[in-house]
Amino acid sequence: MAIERTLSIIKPDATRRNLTGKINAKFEEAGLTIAATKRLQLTKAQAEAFYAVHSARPFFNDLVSFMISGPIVAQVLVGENAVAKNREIMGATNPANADAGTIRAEFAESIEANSVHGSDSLENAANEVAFFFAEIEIVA
Ligand code: RTP
Ligand code: MG
Repeated sequence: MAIERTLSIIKPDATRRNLTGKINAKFEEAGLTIAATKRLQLTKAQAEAFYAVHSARPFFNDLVSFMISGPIVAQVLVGENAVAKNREIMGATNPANADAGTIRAEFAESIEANSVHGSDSLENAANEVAFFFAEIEIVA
């Protein structure tokens, strides 16, 4: 299997509840390496740019407001099959549908405040990693 990179975001609902360490433990227990990490407060323009792919969706404005409601932690996760593996660890978008043991089953508050973001394809992962990090900041 190929070694991949994926972009993870610990969302404001999770930073607010000091869940960063518990969420990082899930990534590391699954064999993913946290190769870069950065805590930041997104501006509205940055959140709109990051989620531009969702700009036509009915939940876009609420999503942007939520994502700027507090600090986030952007991270690069590296490992075998990292894109799909991270999506597995995260669980379904709606925590009501997330498998037991996943981050969203354990920590998400709602379909919107669902604790983590993860890239959904290798191509999007490359773009999303580059949105937050310079190559020199990524050490696997
Ligand atoms: P993500 O992009 O954050 O990893 O989540 P995802 O792929 O599982 O979900 P996606 O469909 O890409 O939606 C992006 C984020 O928008 C919020 N959302 N709200 N109110 C709603 O119906 C709704 N649907 C989605 C969530 O924060 C979701 O993670
Ligand atoms: Mg998505």
